[in-house]
Formats: sequence, structure tokens, C-alpha cells
Amino acid sequence: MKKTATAFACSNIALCKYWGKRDTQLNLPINSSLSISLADKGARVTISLIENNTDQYYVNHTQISADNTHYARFKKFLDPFRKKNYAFKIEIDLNIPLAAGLASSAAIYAAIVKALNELFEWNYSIKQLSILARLGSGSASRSIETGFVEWHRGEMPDGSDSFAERLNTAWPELRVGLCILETQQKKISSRAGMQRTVETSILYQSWPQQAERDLVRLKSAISEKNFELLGATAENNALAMHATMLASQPALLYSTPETICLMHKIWDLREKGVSVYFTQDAGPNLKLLFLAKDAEQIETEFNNVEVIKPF
Ligand code: 2P0
Repeated sequence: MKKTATAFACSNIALCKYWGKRDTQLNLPINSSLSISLADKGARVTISLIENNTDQYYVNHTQISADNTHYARFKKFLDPFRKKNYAFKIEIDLNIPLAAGLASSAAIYAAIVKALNELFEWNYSIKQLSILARLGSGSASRSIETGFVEWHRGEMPDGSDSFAERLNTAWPELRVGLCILETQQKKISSRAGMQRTVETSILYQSWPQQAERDLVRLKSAISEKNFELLGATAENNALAMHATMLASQPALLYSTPETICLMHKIWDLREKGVSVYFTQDAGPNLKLLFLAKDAEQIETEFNNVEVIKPF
């Protein structure tokens, strides 16, 4: 039996968002979603079996204490895989901020699952790994693969058909720009936020229909390499998701004044003919979408933007 294994998984940014669960235990989503992976941004995880009674979890070399919310979540996820007389030591190295709306949990749980697959020599398929990662965090189902990834919501109550798959299209000219305004952990996790939205927002009723429509549009934009359609659809999808949150009770607003300023700047630039769009997750940071030909101008306009080449 191996005693240690390491794996990397990249973060992903949804162009059609996952927002709302039909099963909170199995992380089964109400709608299908579609993401783009962030190349070398993500989590590297080393799992070791240690002769100990309790697990040890480290994030960026700092040990997580037992009263930290992440501790209980890791432990619950790992419990089914325990070996007699051993505990897990999990070392997570992130090159993205933790819980600031940059899909850190997606990369972490996908990397844990990949490392477990190595450690226990399961030889699981991508589909099986995606299903396992989903149990840790819904969006982690989309971080097993790279490129454009679609997470099928599935229909089965046991979640056996709720997994993510790679689309067979590469788009080498596509760029994602990370505009990091805030690296602090958010006050309300996306897990709690989506639950509150499902339970209290009257606008949530329109969300599944919006997501279904946007998924179709995004898939045609990708297959036709129609950047305007991709950008416009992703931006509208993100804003519609945030609209459902605003109508929650109490209201949920992840944007800061800086987020709004940045949105206006992007819209002003578009009016001047620059082809740049944004998407936003459960945090104040925006992610820009643009093409390689505009990279120089984007880097001049947006201080500190970090440009990612997904392909
Ligand atoms: C997404 N988000 O599609 C959406 C958009 C945030 C906004 O997936 O409860 O951390 O672990 O299944 O995966 C964040 O939600 O939630 C997320 P859980 P998760 O990327």
C-alpha cells in the first residue's frame, strides 16, 4: 500500500453558473453549468497516511485547527475512505486566495480526489472522479478536467448521472483576466448563499430557465468561436445570478463599491469598441473575458490584472 500521493487540480470559472441545489447532501445542482479552467492556478495536494488518531490538515503550510469550519468539512469528506490504524495528513498548497470567490474549494476537492485515486490505486474514470469531487464541493466536479467543462445536472436521486465532462473544443486565443480586489474570506460562503437564495428569493424561480438558455448559447458560441456571444452570455448569466441573490431575504450582495466601478469601466470600454466582458462569482472580484489580440490594451487599462491562458 502506498503511503503518500500528490496531485494538482486547477480552479475553474463558470461561464454558466451553478447556483442552487436540489440535494444538499449530495451537492446535486438544480441546473447544469459550464466552466473554463484556469491553467496552472489551483491546488496541489499531498495526502499521507499517518499512524495517528487524528487527521492533520495544512493550507499553505499552516495547520487548520479543529474548530475551523474547513476542518469539519475535510473530515466528513474523508471519513468514508479511512484505513484502519491510519489518519490522513493533507497538505494543500494554493496559488489562489482561499474562499475569496476564486473557486479554491473546487480545486482543493478535485485535487484531494485525484490524490486519493493515486494513493489507493483506484484507477477510477474521469466520470467517477468527477462524481466523488462533487461530493466535496459541487464546483469541484468541474475541476477534474481542463478546458471548457460542462457539469450535467443529471436526473437520478443518487447523483450517478451528475458529473462533469470536457467539451472537445480548444480556444487558444481566449484569455481570462483576474481582477483581484479583495483576498479576504467572504462573510457568507457560497454554500450558505445559494441555499438562502433558493429558499427566500422570488427571483430564483426564473434562474433554471436562464441557465438552460445560457448553456445552449455558450455551447454554440464555443463551437462557432463567437466571442461576442460567449462574453455577452457569460456576463448576463453572472448578473442574473447576482440579481437572484439581491432579492434574497436578507439580501445577499457580494459586490463592493470597487466591483461596481470596475463594471462601469468595462461597459465604458465596450462602448469605445473594446471587446471585454466580465463574470463574477460569490465574491467581489471580477474575471475579465477577452481575446489575445486585446491583451496589451487590457493590461494597460486594468492595473494588476493577472492574465490567464486557459488553453
Ligand atoms: C459556480 N459558485 O458555478 C458558482 C458561481 C459560486 C458562484 O460553484 O456548496 O463552493 O461546495 O457545492 O461549489 C461555488 O459553490 O458550493 C460555486 P458547494 P461551491 O462556480
